[in-house]
Amino acid sequence: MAAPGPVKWRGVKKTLQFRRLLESPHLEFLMEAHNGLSARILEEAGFKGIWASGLAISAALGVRDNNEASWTQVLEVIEFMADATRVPILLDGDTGFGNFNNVRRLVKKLEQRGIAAVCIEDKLFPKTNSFIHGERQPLADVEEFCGKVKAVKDAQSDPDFCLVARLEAFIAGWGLDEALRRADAYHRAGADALLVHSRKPTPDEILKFTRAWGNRCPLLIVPTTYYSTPVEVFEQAGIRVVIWANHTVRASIMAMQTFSRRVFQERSVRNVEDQIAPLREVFRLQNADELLEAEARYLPKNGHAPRAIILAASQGSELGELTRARPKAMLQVNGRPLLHKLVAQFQSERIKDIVVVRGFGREEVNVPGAQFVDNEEFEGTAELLSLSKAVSALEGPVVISFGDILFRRYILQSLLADPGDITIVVDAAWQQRRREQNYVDYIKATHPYSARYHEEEPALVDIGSHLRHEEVNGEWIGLLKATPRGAEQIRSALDVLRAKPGFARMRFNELFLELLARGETIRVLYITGHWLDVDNLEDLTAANAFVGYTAS
Ligand code: SPV
Ligand code: MG
Repeated sequence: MAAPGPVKWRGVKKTLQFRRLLESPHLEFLMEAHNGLSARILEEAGFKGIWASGLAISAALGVRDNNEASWTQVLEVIEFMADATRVPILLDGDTGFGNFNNVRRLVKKLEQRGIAAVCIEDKLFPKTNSFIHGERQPLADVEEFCGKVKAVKDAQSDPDFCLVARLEAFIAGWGLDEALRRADAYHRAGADALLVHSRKPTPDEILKFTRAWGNRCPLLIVPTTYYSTPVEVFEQAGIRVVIWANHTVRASIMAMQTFSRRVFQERSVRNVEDQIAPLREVFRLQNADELLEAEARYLPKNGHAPRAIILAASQGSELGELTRARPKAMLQVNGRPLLHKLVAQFQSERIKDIVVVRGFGREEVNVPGAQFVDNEEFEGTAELLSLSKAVSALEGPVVISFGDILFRRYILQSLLADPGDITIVVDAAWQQRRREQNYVDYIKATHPYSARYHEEEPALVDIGSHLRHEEVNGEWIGLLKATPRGAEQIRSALDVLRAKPGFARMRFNELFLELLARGETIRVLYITGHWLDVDNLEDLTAANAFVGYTAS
């Protein structure tokens, strides 16, 4: 895979954006961020760059600013920050997490993860925050630190990646001379800019330094302790960038403390709900809308759950007295109507949208969780007329089933997983079934059933009772599945057939033949038994045993 190019905003890559901040004729500001969310928030506020603060990232991770978080853990955090934003990030690289070798590897990783620049400070690993006993902190050897500076510049592959060298001489209690001596050395070693740090409540040290240093390279400052100085003072002193180094994490600490104490005391969020960001703001900051749009673009349109149409209009007169008042789909099988069992099977495959076509004894047909359409003309009519009553539900993905069949669970699962636009379930063990009806949906396919794995995908060639036994490959069990495209084809074939004489008496075989005539492929999913239909009393006895065995 090709390496991704640099992330650009308004056509400018992040490294160059940062370089331009350093060279800006105006005073520029970086604000601290410590995770993807804070980075995005301050970018939205208008900041043109981000300070990935070691202190704030450590604090957000719940550890101290003493290199307790490893450099790869820091890298993980700033990668999220870089992904969430388009403005450049200056990483507070502490002392470089080791010697020249560690820092040059760091730079490689920073470039790979879209970080525009790194700042390293002339102290010793593991470092301590400059505001904790700064005066006791030893400084790095100048030569050693210059070696690190050179290593960074040699390691970077993007010429616009910037290194900021940070002077801790004032923090550690050294004077202006030491600060200038080091500044000169780091500048000569190749640093793109210098960060001169002070922990005094006034900017005196900083201003002395700027006067002595002049304009030899861009200067950055961190006015955490001398924050009350008007920024115009910095601007007039020729400072290029002010870093508000820890203020986002401090603002959020305060907000979280106030909020959580109050909710704990009041045992309710009622009084603070209006003072916190609404959920929709969280979603907006996460750019949740983009995902919804992408889903519409990339997910298959048939990504929604399939529906089912169950044809349960027929009486089942062969069952005599049992179906005098109720259709056979409502016969009790192991204490539960057959149709309930069928609907439960669909529901257990997460098919919720189930339409049952009723006809004979429709007032007896009632299944929780199903919708009904009625075929008033059930008498003397056949399957396609019933199906046409449910045409408004005939949208893929859809499973169409006779109402008097039962099958093992795997059959429905395999059918739903089958990629065909139209797939019918065919029993290859048809010869083992006792048969008394005069009509059977025998089928002939492109390939017979094979127990071995094979790459051929059997498709329907012909269907009907007219097939000679030697050409029969199986029996359609009254179960099929169609994708959105398949369902569209079925609807259009139904339209054609509806216009023909004798439609009211047509069975599914006519529909399949019409689809084949149009060049549609009807895939055959072979099974070997594990299903039954209920056409007579013997079938009903077998169904009791079958359901007892499946125990569902
Ligand atoms: C940081 O933000 O982690 C810094 C700046 O290094 S300071 O805390 O002022 O040292
Ligand atoms: Mg730091």
